[in-house]
Amino acid sequence: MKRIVICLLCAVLALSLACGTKNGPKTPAAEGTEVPFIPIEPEPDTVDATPIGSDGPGVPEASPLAQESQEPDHETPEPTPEETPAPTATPYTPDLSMLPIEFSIDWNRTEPRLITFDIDFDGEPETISYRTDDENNTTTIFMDDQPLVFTESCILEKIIFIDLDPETPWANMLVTIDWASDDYVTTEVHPENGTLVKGVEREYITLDEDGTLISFERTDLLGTKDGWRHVIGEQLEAKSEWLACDPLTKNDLTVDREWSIELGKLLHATRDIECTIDGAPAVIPTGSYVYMLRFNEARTLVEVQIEGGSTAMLSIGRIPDEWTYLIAGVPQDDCFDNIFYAD
Ligand SMILES: [Ca+2]
Ligand SMILES: [Ca+2]
Repeated sequence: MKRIVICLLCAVLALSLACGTKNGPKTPAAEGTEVPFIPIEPEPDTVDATPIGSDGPGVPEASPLAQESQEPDHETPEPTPEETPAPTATPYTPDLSMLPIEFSIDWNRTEPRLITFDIDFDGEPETISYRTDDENNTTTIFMDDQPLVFTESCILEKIIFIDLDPETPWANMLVTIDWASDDYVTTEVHPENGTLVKGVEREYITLDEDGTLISFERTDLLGTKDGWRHVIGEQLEAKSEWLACDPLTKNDLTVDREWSIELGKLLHATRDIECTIDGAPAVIPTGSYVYMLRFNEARTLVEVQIEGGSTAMLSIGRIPDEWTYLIAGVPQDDCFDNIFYAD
């Protein structure tokens, strides 16, 4: 009996211990335990509260007193005027009495340039401006807000303001555009009915030192060469007879002679070439060196200088649908060597 009582007591004790382990954290004894509350210290606010322009997170932790004294630092710094460029565009106003005026284009082209100019002589100035669009390869000239667009890969080079014709009640603009790589076209532009319109086109027109217009044209006669001529105002549309080539310099004929031959300035006759000298039939002998003096507008005549001799006139022809020129019926490449071409 005593053994049974002991067993029962052991069983009750074991059961009691088992129940206590199972309910561990939820025991009334645990709930009643006072755990001191330890607040998590906030990280020092070093970013959001840092005023723009302060020394940033590296500054020593501020005391309450210091925080009070920090207050003025929260003010936004005054922006400097340099940080906000003002859109200043001072119009350029050319003096009408100073025409012609050549206006070279700002290659930077970051903002439109403005030119105030009474282009239609009505007493009220118009505003001429331009914009270039490198993405679409266009250039637009504006008269006030009226656009005149030049398309295809083009870079505005310069504008000449000039009064070409005293009979017309407006001044003209000669707009030179580089269509490719140094391939220029100058377009005459003038106002009509409140907008700009395009007139005659020339290969390239610029101003001489004395204000005279010079028109350049390129030819492939005896190689690619520029010919130029003076044009005067209303004669822009007229075709003058001759275009001059740059003459050879003394160096071209002496110091740099071989170089001039290599460049095709001096041409070497590889056969007898029919020509006229002083209007009479003649021949440029094989082996002669010649250089080009001028060619006519119609590309039917070329005057050359025979080195050390006379000037000779060559008669030029063409075979239809072929690009090459003929000299007295013979392809020019069969008449001279070292003829060079450029595109
Ligand atoms: Ca006007
Ligand atoms: Ca005029």
